[in-house]
Amino acid sequence: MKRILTIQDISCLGKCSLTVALPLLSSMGIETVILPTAVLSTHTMFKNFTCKDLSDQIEPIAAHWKSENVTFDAIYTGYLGTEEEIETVKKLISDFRTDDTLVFIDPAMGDNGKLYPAFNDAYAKRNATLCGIGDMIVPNITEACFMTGTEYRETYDEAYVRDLLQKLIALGAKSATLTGVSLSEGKTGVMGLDGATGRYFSYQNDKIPTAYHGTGDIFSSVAVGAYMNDLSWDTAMKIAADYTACTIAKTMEDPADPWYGVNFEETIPLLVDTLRAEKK
Ligand code: PXL
Repeated sequence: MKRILTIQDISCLGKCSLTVALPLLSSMGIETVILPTAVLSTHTMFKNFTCKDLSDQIEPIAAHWKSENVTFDAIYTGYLGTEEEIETVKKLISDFRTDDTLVFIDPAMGDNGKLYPAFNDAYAKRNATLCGIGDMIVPNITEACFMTGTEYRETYDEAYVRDLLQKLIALGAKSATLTGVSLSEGKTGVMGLDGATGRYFSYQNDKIPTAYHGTGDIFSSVAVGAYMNDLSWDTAMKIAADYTACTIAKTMEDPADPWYGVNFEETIPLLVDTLRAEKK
């Protein structure tokens, strides 16, 4: 069985970061080792959330794993807390990385043209250095703009997206996939660039006219999980985009309308079926 290490916070309530990554990756048949960077009462879109930083635990935990000769097939990072923490995580990656390790970075820090409340421009630039060591990075357009110093646009054409992707590859990432890319009215999806071959990849879904929190974490967890199931980069991204879209659609049927996160619990069986069918 493949083993992944995922490094992100635990938002106790909120259906994001580790509370999404762990169930999704486990259901995809991957042993999931977690490294919580902080414990929050909720994610940061709630008011008055509590937060206990755990960054001082990263080094001792990693040292213990080293002493036990633990290895990982992939390391997947999501929402981190501070610039110092990004540096600690970069060191951990360099300590555990081998030629066969997939380093998957979701620089989760903003959306809709804005950074989340805890972050500023310096944090975004620091996250760009983490993306620079990634094999696969999956920022949304907002995060890519902040990391590359590009003007954020609500409306754009494919040339704008290609330019952003090239700038992301210039940071050092081997491949970059932008999420939340809308290339025509009523559509949304992903567009990627493989730095080694210069090949672009694009996939569009019907856009569902609503936004839920934590969908970026769902996309990333499924993308890395599918890739670790020996599917191609394009197929992994497509499965993740479809799964995110169908989970949003399912959530809209819920009369309780859980604005703070999507009902991925209901769509896990579908994900498992999709994966099984793709692997045949
Ligand atoms: O990926 C979203 C996320 C994860 N973790 C925390 C967050 C957010 C988004 O706001 O606040 C703590």
